[in-house]
Amino acid sequence: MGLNILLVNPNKFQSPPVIPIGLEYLVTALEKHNHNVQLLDLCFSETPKKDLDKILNEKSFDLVGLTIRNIDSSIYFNNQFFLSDLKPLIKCIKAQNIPIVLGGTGFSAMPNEILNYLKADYGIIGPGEVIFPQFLELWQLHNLNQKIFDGWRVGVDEKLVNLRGNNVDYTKYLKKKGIVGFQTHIGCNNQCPYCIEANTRVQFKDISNIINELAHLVNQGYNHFHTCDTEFNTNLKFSIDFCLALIKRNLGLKWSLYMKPTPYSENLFKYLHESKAYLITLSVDSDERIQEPNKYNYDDLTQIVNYCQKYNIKLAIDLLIGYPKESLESVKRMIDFLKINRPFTVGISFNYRIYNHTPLASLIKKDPTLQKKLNKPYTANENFLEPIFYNQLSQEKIEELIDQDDMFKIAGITPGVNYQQI
Ligand code: B12
Repeated sequence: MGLNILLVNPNKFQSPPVIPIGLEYLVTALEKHNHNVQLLDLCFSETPKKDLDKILNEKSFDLVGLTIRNIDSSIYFNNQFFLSDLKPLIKCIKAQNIPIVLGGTGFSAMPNEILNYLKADYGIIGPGEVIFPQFLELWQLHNLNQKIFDGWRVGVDEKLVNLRGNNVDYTKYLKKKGIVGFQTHIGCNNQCPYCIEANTRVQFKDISNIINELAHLVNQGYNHFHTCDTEFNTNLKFSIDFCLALIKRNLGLKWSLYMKPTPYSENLFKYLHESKAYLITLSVDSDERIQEPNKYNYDDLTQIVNYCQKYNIKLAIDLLIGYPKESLESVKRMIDFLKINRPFTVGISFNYRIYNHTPLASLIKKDPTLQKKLNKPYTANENFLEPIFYNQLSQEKIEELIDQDDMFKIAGITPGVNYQQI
């Protein structure tokens, strides 16, 4: 028998507001399994607790799912921690004795820590389309012998077609400079030691289903999109096939994407351009100890800048500098390289948000010299849930290296995200 499920988006961060596509995808998956799903979007609510209370009193739900996209804004300057705002919502659901399931990328980064912090009942890490219906089946049979379930193990349902746009009011998001997202695959095979997305299972969706999802959105009047993949170019053949399918369908949309430096080819840029990709945000590390396992070097970066120029795609580089024990020469080399090669813009981060269970957290835990460079005093029982940053470079030093070249922006000081800068 189908269950009555309420899915809640508590993400009120407005810079920019982000449509909860994770929950939209879950609606498709749960409805396929005959559950009755209602989505409560609190993004623009002035009174989130009151709105949640209202819906809980109006209807009876078997279970509430809450998405946790961000633990915090993850940028050092003006950092915002979001989890404390969720406590009153959890309290309100608990008052009705309804079990609470947490999920989302933020949650998946530190599931035990967040489950404890928020005192929720269950948690699902990774993609939810397959595991959530399985979880519900077990829950109905009273057959659950754990609290946290792993969606990476079972992946996504490649055959799901997400004909979405009717459970969330997109117009409110677009008015406030939001953008419609779409996902082509899950997971990331990169090896960045500070990142919560590194080394996660990669699984591609069916290209014709993604194109149908986009066509459905275009038919509703939306024509500006952003990828919601960790990086678009996880697999070169898949990326090119996707662009070719988009070119063939000629939907009249434009899109921007996150990319990593490899893999790539000239054809990738040619087809990105022909499929109306206008902006690439490229993740780059100055430290060669991070470039190397991710299989790129300065020659690749030169090629990418050239291809973007040749195919008229704006290139925004998200640059991370100052990884523990990186030399100043290494940082300087990257900044000088960019001054010469000149992408459209370079956003510089030099404060590393530390997440438990990453190689960077392990490094910090065993090295007192690194612990001294954290922005808060370190204690042995630190769990990194509330934001802590590692920093070995001063803002003055960065400003000296940039030398008033306005191609560079220090992340968090200039507000906004790349697609808004065009
Ligand atoms: C694309 C993206 C963006 C785009 C979004 C474009 C758009 N319109 O959607 C832009 C550029 C706008 C953006 C902005 C920001 N982002 Co961002 N973003 C991403 C990225 C790459 C994908 C997010 C996404 O949509 N995924 C696709 C959907 C389908 O997946 P999903 O939401 O995770 O949902 C699935 C599962 O998690 C699960 N699930 C989700 N909810 C629930 C609930 C339940 C109950 C269950 C069972 C399962 C479940 O099932 C869903 C379906 O499989 C992620 C990293 C990542 N790979 O997730 C970072 C990421 C989420 N972003 C991050 C950050 C920090 C930000 C910003 C704060 C940056 C800034 N300082 O300005 C802002 C926040 C904006 C906001 N209002 O929230 C961080 C969050 C880290 C943290 N500390 O928590 C991440 C994790 C990147 C990182 N590695 O650090 N972002």
